[in-house]
Parts: sequence; structure tokens; C-alpha cells
Amino acid sequence: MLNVVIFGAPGCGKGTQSELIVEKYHLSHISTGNVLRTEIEKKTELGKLARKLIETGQLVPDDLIIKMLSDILKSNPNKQGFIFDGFPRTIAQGNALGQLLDDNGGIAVVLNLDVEEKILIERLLKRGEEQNRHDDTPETIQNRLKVYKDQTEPLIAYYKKQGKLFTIKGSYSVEDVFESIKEILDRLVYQNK
Ligand code: B4P
Repeated sequence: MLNVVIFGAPGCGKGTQSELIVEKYHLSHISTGNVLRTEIEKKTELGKLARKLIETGQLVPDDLIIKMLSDILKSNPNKQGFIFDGFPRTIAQGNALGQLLDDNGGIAVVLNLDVEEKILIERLLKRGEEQNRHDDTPETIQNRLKVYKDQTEPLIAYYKKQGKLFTIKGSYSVEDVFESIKEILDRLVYQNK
């Protein structure tokens, strides 16, 4: 079982690279951002709350998001493994993921996509124009970057200490970033054989 966390600031390419990883390594893709956007479309209670928070660049509370992830894992047994895209975003979520995967092989690797802030902002503004995402506006982007620094970035030291962190330069083309990811994942797949 290969459980991969893809990690980084908003707009670093987590979602983009996850799709390529899923295609090549047949992992189940769990994007908490995508799940929340579906809840928003369906206008569920969680969706209504998430909408307010996402539009202002804040995180959905840990207890709700951890419960959501735990339910998804229970209903999606995949022997090949999972790619966690956008989760964890806080240390509490990191602790919860460790516990949830305790009986399922643990986390094999955390891929940290490192991108300069200027490029992140350019990408998110472009996506805002193309896809009309309500959280890709100039004010919300600034807040998301601050929330990332305050609440999510501490996970870098957390996973470094566990020896699981691989930092990849994410400002290159989609194809070049994926080449770096493949080098890491191919090695792990080979070792697991
Ligand atoms: P997410 O959906 O996870 O959004 P993201 O961080 O903005 O996107 P990502 O990094 O995946 O960027 P992408 O590949 O699309 O979260 C949205 C919100 O949901 C959060 O702000 C939060 O409020 C809430 N949320 C989600 N998970 C949560 C959790 N665990 N706890 C609490 N709240 C949570 O790339 C961005 C753009 O760049 C795209 O347009 C893409 O085409 C482009 N791009 C990607 N790679 C590129 C490259 N190499 N070169 C050029 N462009 C590239």
C-alpha cells in the first residue's frame, strides 16, 4: 500500500500533480478541497459553513474535516493506497491522519511542492479568471497565504522530523514537476516490491 501526501501552499499544484499521480500509480485521490466544493454545490450544512470560510480564505474547522476524511476512508477501501491532496493542513489534522492510517500502512511520503509566493499569486489569479473560483480573488488569496504560513507550514518541520518529507521545486512546468515526483515514487514502489 502506497499512501502519499501532497503538500504545499495554495496554487502550488497539488491538484494538478495529483491527477497525474493517480493515472500512473492507480492511487485513490482524496482532495478535501474538491469534496468541500461538492458539499457547497449540494448546499449541505457542511457546504454552507465551508462556503463562508473558503470565500474568506479560512480553513474549515479540524473536527469537521477530520470526520469528513475518516468517513471517506471507511467507504473507500483501496489496497493500492491513497493520495491525500490538501489534507493535512494543520498539525491536528496531521496527527489524525497518522492515527487513521496506522492499520493501513502509514504515510510513505510527503511531497512538498515549493513555489515562490509571486508565482503562486499569478497562478491563482489566472485560475480565478478562467474558472470563476470564489476563493481566487486578490484579497482571499492574501488571506489564504497567511493562513498557510500560520497553520499549515509548521507541518513541514513535523514531517521532516518523521523523515517523510521530500521537497520538490514546483515552479517548473507541470511535466518537469511530475518528472521529479516520479523519481521519488518509482523508488518507493521498487522498494515495496
Ligand atoms: P484546495 O482545493 O486544496 O485548493 P488549493 O490549495 O488552492 O489548490 P492547489 O494547490 O491544488 O492548486 P492547483 O493544482 O489547482 O483548497 C481550497 C480551500 O478549501 C482551502 O483554502 C480551505 O478553505 C478549504 N480546505 C481544503 N482542505 C482543507 C483542510 N484539510 N482543512 C481545512 N480546510 C480545507 O493549481 C493552481 C493553479 O495553478 C491551477 O490553475 C493550475 O492549472 C496551475 N498550475 C499548477 N501547476 C502549474 C505549473 N507547474 N505551471 C503553471 N501553472 C500551474
